[in-house]
Amino acid sequence: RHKFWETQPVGQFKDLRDSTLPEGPIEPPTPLSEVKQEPYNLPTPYEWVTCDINSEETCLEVYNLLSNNYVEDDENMFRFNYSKEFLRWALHPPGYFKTWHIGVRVKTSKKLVAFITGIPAKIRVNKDIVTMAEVNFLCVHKKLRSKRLAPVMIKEVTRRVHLENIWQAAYTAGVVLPTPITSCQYWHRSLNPKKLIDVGFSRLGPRMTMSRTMKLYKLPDSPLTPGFRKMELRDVPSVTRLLKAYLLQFIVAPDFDEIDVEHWIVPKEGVVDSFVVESQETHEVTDFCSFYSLPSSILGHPNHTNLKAAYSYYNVVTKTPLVQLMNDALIVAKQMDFDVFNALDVMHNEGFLKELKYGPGDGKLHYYLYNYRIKSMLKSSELGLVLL
Ligand code: MYA
Ligand code: JJ1
Repeated sequence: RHKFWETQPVGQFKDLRDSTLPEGPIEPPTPLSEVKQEPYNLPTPYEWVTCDINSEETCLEVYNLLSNNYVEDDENMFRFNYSKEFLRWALHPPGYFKTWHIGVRVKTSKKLVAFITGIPAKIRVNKDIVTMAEVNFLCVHKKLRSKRLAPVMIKEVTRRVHLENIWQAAYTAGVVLPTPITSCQYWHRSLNPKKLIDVGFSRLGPRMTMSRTMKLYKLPDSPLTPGFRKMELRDVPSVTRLLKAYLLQFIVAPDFDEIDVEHWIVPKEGVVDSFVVESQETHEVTDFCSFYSLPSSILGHPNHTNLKAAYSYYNVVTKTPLVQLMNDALIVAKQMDFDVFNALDVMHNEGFLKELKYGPGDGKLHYYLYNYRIKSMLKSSELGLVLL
């Protein structure tokens, strides 16, 4: 069934019901001197390269590869269109390794035809904080599919992660592999229902007209919560405190410090947006919400080429009702001209999805750990991790 994944230290389907297996690493680390020193062999026309995303030229090549060949929905109507600024942000967190940004080029023409990345992250699983690689942006050019390039790329990123003495990884995929720690549902909140219907992202509901639909999804022009404002650098200490305390309740969640929050949560124009609620009396930050910007190309539509989508990221409330905070997130996203607000059913998101008129999508997102076994599958609400 899974000729490659069966050989890897991941939870296997056959072990799913065996709760006697211990939680933790599946195989122990090997001495660094025993990690293969040379890259894996690629088919002869291709060569490995390390991609420097800081170089404008390389960044554009990666952007072009992904914008033409990365993830599509099941009917091939939309394709993720990560921006160059987004890729720079996603690949340059504190402590990143440039050797983990791996490209495959055609030797003769130097054309970039495949890509995979890792970034370091501290992820807590139950009580253990584990240094992991988060693996993302695995992409093989459409013309080179089904040639078993992906397993070589995964082995090569694994080798380079091992060289940094890191032995675990976290990743997500839209496909089912051995074996998910949890499977999440995508939900979508229409902000621009007319465009979403025009491009086939959503449909007019039964017994609905366009004008009733537009009225149904209407939002106020500005946020309703007093003290709701854009997050600033000075908010990093309070947002870190709120986030750290909040994430403790989930079984798998990142272990963020102030340095991480400065990178991952502080607003970056066109990439990530965060808003805090500052108490009118004490001036303390009591709540925050955040979302990142991941547009999709609309494939083969005469009038529209780009769908502006915001994705719910980390949200924490201590004073404001969650539904009210996330309604303000919708309001500001609408003002920023997003067409749709997406969210997974992770963390406490089920507490606002239906109430705020999100509907379930046709996509799922499966979460995986590499070389780390957990006792049993989590509920999506027990997951405190959002990958980009
Ligand atoms: S998820 C996003 C993945 N990208 C896309 O979906 C973009 C569009 N698709 C493509 O570019 C290609 O179809 C890809 C496969 C590249 C996905 N994750 O080369 P093949 C297995 C893991 O002949 P291709 C993301 O970025 C498949 O089951 N494995 O196939 C996270 C089969 O193995 P097996 C996948 O279609 C990535 C084998 O590959 C995925 O030409 C995390 C077939 O290879 C997938 N999404 O190329 C990677 N799709 O026979 C794992 C297919 O066993 C990281 N396959 O079933 C693991 C941790 C590593 C670090 C460890 C450190 C310690
Ligand atoms: O965006 C997704 N689906 C949309 C579009 C469907 C188009 C036809 N296939 C969707 N729309 C319905 C919205 C509607 C709005 C009003 C209320 C009811 C709902 O369902 C899906 C997610 O649902 N996205 C994808 O399929 C993209 C791939 C998802 C897997 C991503 C893997 C990423 C790996 C990164 O590491």
